[in-house]
Amino acid sequence: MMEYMYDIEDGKMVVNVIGLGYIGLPTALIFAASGIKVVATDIDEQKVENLKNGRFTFGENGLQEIYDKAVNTGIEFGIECKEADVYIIALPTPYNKRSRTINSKYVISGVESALKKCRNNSIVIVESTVSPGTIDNCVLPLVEKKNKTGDMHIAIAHAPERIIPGNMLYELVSNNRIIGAYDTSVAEKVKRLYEVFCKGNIILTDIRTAELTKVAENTYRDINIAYANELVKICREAKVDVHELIKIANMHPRVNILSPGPGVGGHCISVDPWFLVGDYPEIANLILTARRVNDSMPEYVLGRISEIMEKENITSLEQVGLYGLTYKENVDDIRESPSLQLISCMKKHAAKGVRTYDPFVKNQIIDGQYFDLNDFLSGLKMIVILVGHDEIVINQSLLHDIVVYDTRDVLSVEGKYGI
Ligand code: SAJ
Repeated sequence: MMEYMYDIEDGKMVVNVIGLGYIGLPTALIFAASGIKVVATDIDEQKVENLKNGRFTFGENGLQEIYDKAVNTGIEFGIECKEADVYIIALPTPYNKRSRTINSKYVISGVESALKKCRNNSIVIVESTVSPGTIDNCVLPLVEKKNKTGDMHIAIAHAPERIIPGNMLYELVSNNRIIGAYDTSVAEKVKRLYEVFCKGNIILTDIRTAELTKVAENTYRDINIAYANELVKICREAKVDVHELIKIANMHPRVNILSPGPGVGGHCISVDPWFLVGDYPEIANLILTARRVNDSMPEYVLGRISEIMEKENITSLEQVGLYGLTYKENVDDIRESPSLQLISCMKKHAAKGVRTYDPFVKNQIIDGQYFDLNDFLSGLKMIVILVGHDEIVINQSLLHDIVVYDTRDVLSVEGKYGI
């Protein structure tokens, strides 16, 4: 039976969360707020300094409240890992754009820094999304070496995060979780740890199944969105309103088509399916096609913008404004954002002068960016809604005398153009 040096009940267990980004920070805070002693580490000194002073690098509902609780219970922020019973690796897993395969260098260096400090019987839990086989190939050899040379019993588990930006703290508590391990007693131990805050079901399985389940979930969503986006193009040809079509189709008890849009962004859904395409190029045909359909949407939207401009006699892009730069509504994350893909398509076509604005993006990331909604709207003849932030839904009355192209179907402005 696998034993920690200290147990949850005696209050001495130490959890070191490595990587304080979108997943690591809320995870570290919720463990600390639940009474576990947490060391929260990141190699970015500035980020650590900011966190010590209560400044976050991203916004998220409920983050401030949970931070306050965690600070009260003594969470420790730092750049160096400490001796701990559990290490949670929440580091990015970028993919190699050319080979479409995962780059596990951050996960590997996180595991290495944990292994330098770990106690005997520690568990290293990888939360980062990884392609199936990554833990066998990249993490297991490091841990086996440590066990052999140090005569230790360090174990590995994979507990892929599945929380959605915008509702992370709620989902941390209420989502079901998967825990993969090589050994059931390790999985049981990790389950007991997550039970300190997780109210969902915790399902135990092996490492590879846990790895593939996470990637398969995100791929399922990508394919479903691609279907909605392909229907957009079919409906244009067939002269049918795609939203009406989806609404009616979804009344069928076994149909649930997702919403079309200007593309799929974020660091998860637009990335993880590539792991499967990269690793199984001969098999992953549907997955590859879905990726291509979703990646084609910014170009499609650009075509629609020109069409609408022509119809409305709008001659200059300077009279057109793009609303929304983040990858989805009400978050400040711009990774793989469809809006930025659209802007780079425009640049390829030498289209210049377009205005942009996003209430969540406070620093200048591109030319022509505005920081105030009224300034942005002043003198505009056409607005393209690329992200359905609540702000524009609340303020849609400001759009009564301009052309509205609503790619997200969030506004009820009369005469608007749909995707
Ligand atoms: N989108 C659409 N139509 C839809 C839904 C989403 O176009 O009907 C677009 C969004 O606008 C966005 C992209 O897809 O650009 C992805 O957004 P999302 O809300 O679907 O997902 P993420 O990337 O924020 O979070 C996903 C979640 N996975 C699933 O729902 C299966 C989350 O649970 C994961 O934890 C997260 O990926 C992750 O970290 O992997």
